[in-house]
Amino acid sequence: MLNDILTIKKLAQEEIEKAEGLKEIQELKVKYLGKKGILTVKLKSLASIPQEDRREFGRILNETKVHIEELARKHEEILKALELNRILQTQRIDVTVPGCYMPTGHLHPTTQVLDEIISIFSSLGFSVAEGPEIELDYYNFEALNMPKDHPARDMQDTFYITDDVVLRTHTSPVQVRVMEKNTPPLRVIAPGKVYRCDADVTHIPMFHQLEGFMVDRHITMSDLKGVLEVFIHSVFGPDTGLRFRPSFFPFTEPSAEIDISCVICKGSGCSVCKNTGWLEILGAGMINPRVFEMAGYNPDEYTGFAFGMGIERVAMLKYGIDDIRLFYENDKRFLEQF
Ligand code: 2U9
Repeated sequence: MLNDILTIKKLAQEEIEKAEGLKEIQELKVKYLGKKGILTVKLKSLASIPQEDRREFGRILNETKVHIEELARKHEEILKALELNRILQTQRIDVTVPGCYMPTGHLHPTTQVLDEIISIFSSLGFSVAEGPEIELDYYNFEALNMPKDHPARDMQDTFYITDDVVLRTHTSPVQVRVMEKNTPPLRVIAPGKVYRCDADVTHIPMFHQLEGFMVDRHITMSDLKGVLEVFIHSVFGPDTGLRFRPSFFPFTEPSAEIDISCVICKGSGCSVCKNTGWLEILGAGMINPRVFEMAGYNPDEYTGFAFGMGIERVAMLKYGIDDIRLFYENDKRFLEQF
């Protein structure tokens, strides 16, 4: 019996010391100390040996068990430390390596300029209204003093869906709808997509407009000038010159086109402003009394101003872009500059 125990102890010792992995140690623990392990079986066999030897062999067997357990635990610790060391060597993280650049997108320049303009008018107390892009002929033309035979309804400019339905050519119908549902005082801007059958370096079939109007008692052209001056100076800088030229729109009377001093030559004359020193930026005027009548407002009681601008045009002037088509070609070399 004693020889058996010593042989088991020696074998277990050798095997544990040779073990190269935690799995092997686990298997050796089962082999020697498990329920059906060599030492456990030996302990059970104590019952069959003479009473006088049982106590002594029991003690030796228990000591051997504790010894093997301890050996296994120590070797396990060594293997764990080796494994940790291996991981630290092979998977070392160099925290000083520069991070990977994750390219992020940004808002389209048209959206950036639109947001900027909206925020300027919001600060002046204007609220934002939206409406349908597929619009009734009535709201797009009729209610804005452009009756059936008006040249602005030309098929060349307007995308007709049916005789009575068009893709809106401006955002003015939004304001007509606002007037129908509200009574003055009103201070509203209407940004959005508009559609015109046109395409060259300064025109595209879909572009963005922002129109605005203010309606109340005693609104005058001075109010219009004050609001537009704040707007222009916010977008182009406080030294930007501003001039009103007489013009004509069916929905405003009197009407004006507004120029700013050339953003390139500051007014001295260059190829961008065609040596005039001025660049056209928006249109405006006092709302035509006929438009008020059509909306059910008394033109003797209320007056108002309105203005409209192309957002891409404002962006082109702000950033010196000479071809409107660049906005919609999705060329990242262009877009990344903004
Ligand atoms: C209502 C009454 C009047 C909106 C206005 C303009 C002048 C104008 C153009 C600028 C460049 C359109 O994008 S563009 O081609 N717009 O010149 N728009 S006044 O007048 C209104 C709007 C709504 C009820």
